[in-house]
Amino acid sequence: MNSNKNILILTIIAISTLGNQQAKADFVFGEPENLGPTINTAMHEIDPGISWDNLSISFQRGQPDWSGFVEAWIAQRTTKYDPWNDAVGLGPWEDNQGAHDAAILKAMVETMGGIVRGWGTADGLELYTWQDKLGGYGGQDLFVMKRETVDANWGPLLNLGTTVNSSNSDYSFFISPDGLTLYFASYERSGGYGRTDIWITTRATRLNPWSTSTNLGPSVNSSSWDYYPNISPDGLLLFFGSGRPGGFGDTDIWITRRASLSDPWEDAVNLGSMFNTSVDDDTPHISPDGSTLYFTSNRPGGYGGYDIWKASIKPIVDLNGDGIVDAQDMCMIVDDWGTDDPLCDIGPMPWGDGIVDVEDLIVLAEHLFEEIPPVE
Ligand SMILES: [Ca+2]
Ligand SMILES: [Ca+2]
Ligand SMILES: [Ca+2]
Ligand SMILES: [Ca+2]
Repeated sequence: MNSNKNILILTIIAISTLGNQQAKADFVFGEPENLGPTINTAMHEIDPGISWDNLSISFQRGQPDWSGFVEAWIAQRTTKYDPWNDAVGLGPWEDNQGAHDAAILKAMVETMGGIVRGWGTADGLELYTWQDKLGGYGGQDLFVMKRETVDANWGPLLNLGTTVNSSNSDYSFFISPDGLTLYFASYERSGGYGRTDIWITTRATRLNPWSTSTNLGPSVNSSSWDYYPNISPDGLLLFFGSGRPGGFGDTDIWITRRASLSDPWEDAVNLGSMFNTSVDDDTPHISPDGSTLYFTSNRPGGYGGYDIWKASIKPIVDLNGDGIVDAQDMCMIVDDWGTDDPLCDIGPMPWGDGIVDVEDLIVLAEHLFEEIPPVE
């Protein structure tokens, strides 16, 4: 089966051998695909984000020579199985100081009917951004807008304060769905490892102040650029862009995992040569349903400059690795029923949910009798 020959067996299998514990849900990436001409043009398209309902994609578009303002664009689709409709422009995304105006953020939320996962809380009541026009603590700072209900007006942009922001630039972020954990990149911050690093701040409830930010440490950060953190739906994988040595050229997408939400992040690994290229590959963004990894790249095969690309994420359903999904795999699930065996915890797609149950049988049934080439 040609499609299966193209499946990239990567990362998670490698990652599961790095730690003592197996990955919770093993999966593979499909071959990276360009999002096509409704999204990509000869100009630069960068930094994709998917709304919580999986029906809108936001991105920014810049001139080929990066002159003028980068603009905010949105494309939508009827269902998540449909192609993206023609993208529409919403106007300048940032001014020449890199400031993201509240007005464009509000317009984006209104047009999409929701918020991009990672940019705001799942309940739609908090929306985060970075900017430097409001006179923060230096360079760019992280800000939040809040509203009482999804129908209420947004309040003003509020600086997240000195436990989060530094005198240097604090920007590309990921807010957890519950709004209690914030990952972000900070430039040359004291205690870092060089250039930008990924930092974290937490709070006990939405009403508590943010804790003093801490560096994610040398298992994640490097002496080079480390930024655009993006967390998987189960909270156990962190994707990010990095320019560190050991990649395939310019920036690459890297990944780190943790065995549970309370475990430390393990050593980051590169997504591999079948995913990353000799040019820029970064701004990873997992769709809220966990089915797709979106990213930015200026690799060959696009429409010019930077384009938005995607790769599907598929569970490994040939549990015993004999080349076909069949009754033997189903028996393995039944044998492990009610346990947390990560091998059989393949559903819901693609991350599993910590228990072997009917969700896993459903995922397996969707792939029954598929022939799967052996993992090398
Ligand atoms: Ca382009
Ligand atoms: Ca700052
Ligand atoms: Ca760094
Ligand atoms: Ca690269």
